[in-house]
Amino acid sequence: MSTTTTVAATEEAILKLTLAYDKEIHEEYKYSAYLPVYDEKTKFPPLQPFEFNDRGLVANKEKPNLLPKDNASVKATKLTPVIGTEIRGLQLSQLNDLQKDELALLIAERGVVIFRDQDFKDIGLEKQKEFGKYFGPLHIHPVGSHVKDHIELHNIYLGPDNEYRNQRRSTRLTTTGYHSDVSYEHQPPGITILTLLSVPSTGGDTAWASQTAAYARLSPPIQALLEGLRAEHSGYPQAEGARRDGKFVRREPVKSLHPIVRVHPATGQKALFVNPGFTKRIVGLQDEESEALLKLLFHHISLGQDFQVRVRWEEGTVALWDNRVTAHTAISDYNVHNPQEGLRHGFRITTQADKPKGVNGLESTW
Ligand SMILES: O=C(O)CCC(=O)C(=O)O
Ligand SMILES: [Fe+2]
Repeated sequence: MSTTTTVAATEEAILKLTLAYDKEIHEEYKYSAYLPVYDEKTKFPPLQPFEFNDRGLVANKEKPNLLPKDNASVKATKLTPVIGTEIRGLQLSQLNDLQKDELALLIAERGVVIFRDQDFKDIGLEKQKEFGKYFGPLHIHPVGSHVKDHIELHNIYLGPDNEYRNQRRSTRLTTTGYHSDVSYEHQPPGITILTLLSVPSTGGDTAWASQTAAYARLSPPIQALLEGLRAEHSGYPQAEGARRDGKFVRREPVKSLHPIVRVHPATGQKALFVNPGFTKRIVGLQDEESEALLKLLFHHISLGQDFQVRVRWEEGTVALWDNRVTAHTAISDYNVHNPQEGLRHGFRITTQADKPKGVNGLESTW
């Protein structure tokens, strides 16, 4: 069975690496080096505080380097009025620093930016990581599967041979679940870069919700109430679930109390910073009050199709989003057991960002 196979990585250090796939069925696969494994040996200490410099802060707001007005080959299209921009005619792998700074700002403004026809998946692991590091230190997922020898590359893989994931999926009515990546961290991620190496023939889209718009839609009295509150985001259920399933927890879980309304350092825009994935309760409220308010917000975020965008992946698509101003969900609607529908496989590079700041000096605590 695929989930119990172990391999010895080197002679001196026997690294236990559990394969989360069946080796035999991927022998011909071009991106087999990116298939999911679990390092079940390396423990990581708690993340340390660091000074974060948002690249968007130094960007030219007009974005003359990234989106020059006199270059017809670069096409940027708004996917919806509220959230999402699609770019064609530029290679992420070729961007200079000025362009990357403007891109960071564009991602913050538009929530998610979709690059089509990219060579990014073929530039190699070191260059891929180097690109991510430009935006912030790379996050190592506390429990997730990753690319062999590159633990910062979080694996996205739902194939017929990923028995662990397939099993876990079966207890819910839907696969959708809006979240902001590992928002329980004390300095949670800013930009995430998701690259698909193999795209199913149909399905497997990803959707994003604008948390800036979600906040703006609320009535002023509710906005004012939320601006004074923090909510608890917890990594414990994820770690406990992994342990229960016999998985290795490589960094002990943490909780953070983040402002519910977060101010983006580069745009100054306010956004809701709660998500159904990791936010557990509102600090200072009675249980029923906290539950009712979070339920209201989670419904609002999940149901607001008029501030969401759903993106279809194509060969060569790379998605970059800002976790500080969006929530997102995978849409796992394809049949992993039907080879005609194809394989969905990719990797995520996740960059850590600032300690969240709210309104009137409200900061995260833990
Ligand atoms: O697979 C996807 O569409 C998104 C998965 C996800 O939540 C992520 O990469 O952070
Ligand atoms: Fe995610």
